Amino acid sequence: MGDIGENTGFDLVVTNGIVVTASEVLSLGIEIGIKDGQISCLGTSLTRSPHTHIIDAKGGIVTPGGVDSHVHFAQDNSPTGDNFTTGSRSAIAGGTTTVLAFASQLKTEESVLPCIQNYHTRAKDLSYCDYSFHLILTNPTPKIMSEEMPLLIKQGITSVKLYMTYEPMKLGDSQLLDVLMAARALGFTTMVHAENSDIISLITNRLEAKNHTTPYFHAISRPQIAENEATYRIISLAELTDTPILIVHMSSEIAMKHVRKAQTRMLPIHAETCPQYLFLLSERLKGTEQDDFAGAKCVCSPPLRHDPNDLEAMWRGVANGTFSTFSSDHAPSTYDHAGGKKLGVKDGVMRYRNIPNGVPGVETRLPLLFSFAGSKPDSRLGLPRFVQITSSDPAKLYGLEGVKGNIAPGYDADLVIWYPDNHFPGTGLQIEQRNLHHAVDYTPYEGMRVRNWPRITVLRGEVKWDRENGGLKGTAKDGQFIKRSLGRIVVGRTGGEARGMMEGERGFWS
Ligand code: DUC
Ligand code: ZN
Ligand code: ZN
Repeated sequence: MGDIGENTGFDLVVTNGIVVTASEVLSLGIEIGIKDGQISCLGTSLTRSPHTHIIDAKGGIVTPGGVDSHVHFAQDNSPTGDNFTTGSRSAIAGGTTTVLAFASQLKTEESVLPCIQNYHTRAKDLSYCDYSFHLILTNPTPKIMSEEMPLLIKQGITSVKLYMTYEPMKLGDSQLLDVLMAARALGFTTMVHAENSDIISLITNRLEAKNHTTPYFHAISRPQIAENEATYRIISLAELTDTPILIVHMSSEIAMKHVRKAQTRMLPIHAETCPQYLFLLSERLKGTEQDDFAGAKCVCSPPLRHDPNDLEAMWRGVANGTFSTFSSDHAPSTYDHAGGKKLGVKDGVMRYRNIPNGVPGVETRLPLLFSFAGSKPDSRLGLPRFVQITSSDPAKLYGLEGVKGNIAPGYDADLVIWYPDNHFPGTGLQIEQRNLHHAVDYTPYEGMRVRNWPRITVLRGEVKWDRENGGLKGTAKDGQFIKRSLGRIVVGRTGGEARGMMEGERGFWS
């Protein structure tokens, strides 16, 4: 390989690493030259000047900084968990350099602009890593769709999340269609939480009537069929309107198969899964001998599934490309806090419906998946696939292409330097709450072992995490709001007819 980029004047050179991009594993010896916070050159024997700082990767893998495209920080509905400062420092310590968090509109709000402003205030000068927001749209009025969404896009906020369940947030089909038609016209990315609300209500009410209200029944109340139906429905609405979508936090094979089938037909249907759906089962909701409410720590939606085969199916989707993003869905609520998970116990009675949903995981996301990436006998995905799903594809989907998610000239110099293979001999490194940097009081992965951990995290050319030299190096003023472009389709294409429509038929009404 000759040099790619300009081989001169570097502030930082990363040497002696195995650089992995979304498409290849480069040979040991390819160096990364960094100037003014950006990657300026890849090559061998890069020219050093007296002021060039050197990082020796010691033979370890070097990947792009993680892009976690689904985190909840400083949300009003989980006031006891992480704010931007604690959540983003946890991100950096786990190799994530960019997070996309949610700014949530209240159903009573007729404008989304104050809500976005409010989230800027919650994050500005308070984040260790770079960030942007998705808008949670709960009241998509015609004015918001036609006047405010174009403004938000200009401000660099180019994605929305829609809920098909949860009374305070859910949209009916006609509202979903309105947003899809606006997305088609304006080009913003539409994320969807797909679970059938009425199925969940019916089961929840009937469980309550029988006093089945412990955390375990959370999983019973949201069966796979609820995810299956809503997934098929939103794919149908997307097909009708010829609009790309991304279905978030998928947990079940029956629902995932709809995505796979749609992709086979070249529809632009994207999907996301999360660590909890690869590693955790519903038995975790049962609590422990010491604490029968402990299962609340693992209450998330969609819920943890019952069978190891369910986990296997999600792993297949990660490996075979059905999922375009692997996000943490870091949804932090303190366990031992009256305003956190303990909202689900009153006067000694447990009621799962009052437990705030979600598990923390922004720091453990990359190490958990990296443990199964590469060419070890039990690896489940190649290293370039690891980079695609944790960094480069989320960057493309959410309008960060050219800036984040790749190791190439012109990109922000956001890097993770891992330890060389076998640095942690035997069964690896144990995940322990006491070593994590979030503000939540537990991790659902306590005691699990990972093979590796980010040794160094670099944000725009500066070391912000150095595990062996004091850990966190950055401050909460490091993170910048990143203005995003429109995202791009990673899977399938638009422009096709919906099944059964004549050529051009959609033109009569669209
Ligand atoms: N949806 C999310 O995206 N996160 C946490 C819980 C939920 O329902
Ligand atoms: Zn959701
Ligand atoms: Zn979420």
